[in-house]
Amino acid sequence: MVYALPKASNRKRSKGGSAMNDRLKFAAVAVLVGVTLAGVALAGPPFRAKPFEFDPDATGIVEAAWVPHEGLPDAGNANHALLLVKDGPTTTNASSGAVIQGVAGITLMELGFDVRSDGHCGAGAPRFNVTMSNDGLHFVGCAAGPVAGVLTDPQGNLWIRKRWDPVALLLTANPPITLLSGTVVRISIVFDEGTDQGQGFTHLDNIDINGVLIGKPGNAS
Ligand SMILES: [Ca+2]
Repeated sequence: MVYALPKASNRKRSKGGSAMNDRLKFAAVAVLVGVTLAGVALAGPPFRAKPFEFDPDATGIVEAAWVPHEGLPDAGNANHALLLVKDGPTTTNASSGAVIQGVAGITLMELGFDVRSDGHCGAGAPRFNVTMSNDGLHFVGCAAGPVAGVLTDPQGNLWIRKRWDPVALLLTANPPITLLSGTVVRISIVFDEGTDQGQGFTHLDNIDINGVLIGKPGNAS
């Protein structure tokens, strides 16, 4: 059913011609809409993974990038994965990785990523570098991460889901992340084991921060 609104001129007359009232109402609605939109913009995607390449000697062996059609499904239908490469010796002073943005001050309840089975998942890389407010830097390495499942992407590749709950963070982080570690200062993912340790590359996806998944560049989904 469609209700026809009376013409503006009729409404004004029926309210005693209070055009000022109408303007005030319009202004109030505009303010409310503005506040709501600002709230959405501020809320935004909570976490992002921004790739980085650390290569002070310009060796050219590292690469870090979100790449399409290499990962598990995500909101953009482009199946992005985070590709991390170190195509040379581990001892070379170079690494690839990603900085997780938006995590400062959170209480860490879950950490994780999915790692493609054709790439490297070693004791030391890829790993989370987690800096906590009370006790500093912790390493959380891929190999020791509990397996929470196996997935197949649209391209036919297998993925291992790695998830660390508070118990796993206590048992496998080095040093252990405990209840006394405080809140998160920063989190990054680092890939610095080279071709003498494994394949020299890895694909990650669905980076998990407290159950929020980062599956593509720019936002968390
Ligand atoms: Ca993805």
